[in-house]
Amino acid sequence: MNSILEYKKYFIRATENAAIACAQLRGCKDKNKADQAAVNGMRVTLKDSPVDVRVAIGEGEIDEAPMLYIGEKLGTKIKDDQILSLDIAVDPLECTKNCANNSPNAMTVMAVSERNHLFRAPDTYMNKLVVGKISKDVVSLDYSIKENISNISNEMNKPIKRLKAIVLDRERNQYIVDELNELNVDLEMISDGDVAASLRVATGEADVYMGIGSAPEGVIAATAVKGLGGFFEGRLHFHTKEARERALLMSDYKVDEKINMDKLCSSTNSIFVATGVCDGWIPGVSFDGDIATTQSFIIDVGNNKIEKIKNKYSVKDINEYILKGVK
Ligand code: VTB
Repeated sequence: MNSILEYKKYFIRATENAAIACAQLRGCKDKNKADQAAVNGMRVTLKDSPVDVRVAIGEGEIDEAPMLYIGEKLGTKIKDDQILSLDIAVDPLECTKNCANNSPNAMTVMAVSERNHLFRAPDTYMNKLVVGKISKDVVSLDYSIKENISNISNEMNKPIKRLKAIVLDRERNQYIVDELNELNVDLEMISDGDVAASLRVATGEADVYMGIGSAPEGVIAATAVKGLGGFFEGRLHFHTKEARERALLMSDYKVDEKINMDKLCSSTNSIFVATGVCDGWIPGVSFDGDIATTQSFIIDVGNNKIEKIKNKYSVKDINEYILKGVK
């Protein structure tokens, strides 16, 4: 069985090109425009790469997304039996709003795994619970918030008021905020970007991430957290009856059950790749004349290793390359 690491450079190029494309639109106020630039950069690069890739999680169903739609096949080696068939879960621009407003933590991101090893999360929400390295059964989405917090505090030997928790600032997460405040936890609210929040927790910068964000990005974050040796658990959260019905139709699993990270990403032959767009957990793209400097983090799930890569490219060359590919 080939190792996914043989192909990692192509995926790094895809997130890098996507980041260079949308970083030029930082602060443009138009999140769709920034997202489209990232989609173009990522898709054109993957299309040209010597890989056999299928989009497991992408921009949407084929009828709603012409590019990087679920099921789209990319790469110059499709149908080549000599090569490892891969699935990707992509978010060409995680935190589109933050790129449009030039605020922290926008990044271009993907999880890559062997075919059929990434959970095909429906386009709905997911209740997520992320902690760092922790013993079995210390935390669970089945426990109350109070139980989880007190168990983390005991396990880490840290008083509750010193525990740093991150929650996405949304009305739907207010019940969590109220409980954490009552417990006197050191709480950080984020306006967007729960992938970066999950990574910060898994690398020990914070102690727990809790709350409801998007389900597809849950798969990407879970792959990263698995590779960092942390804990990730999710449960789909349906904001409408239709969303639940759609999930029931497209799934062969019990949609209300919690999903652990080994189901979200079920192979250690997997990688997580992200390039910073705006400064944040990953430094964003910096421009100096025609030169763009990109910074990317690659997590090798099988070897529990994180690698940081810095590269320099000509902006003109990348723009021309993407433009030619889109035509
Ligand atoms: C937010 C955002 C995340 O999903 O959670 C978004 O911050 C979905 O929430 O980074 P809204 O529909 O309420 O904006 C993410 O983009 C990914 O989980």
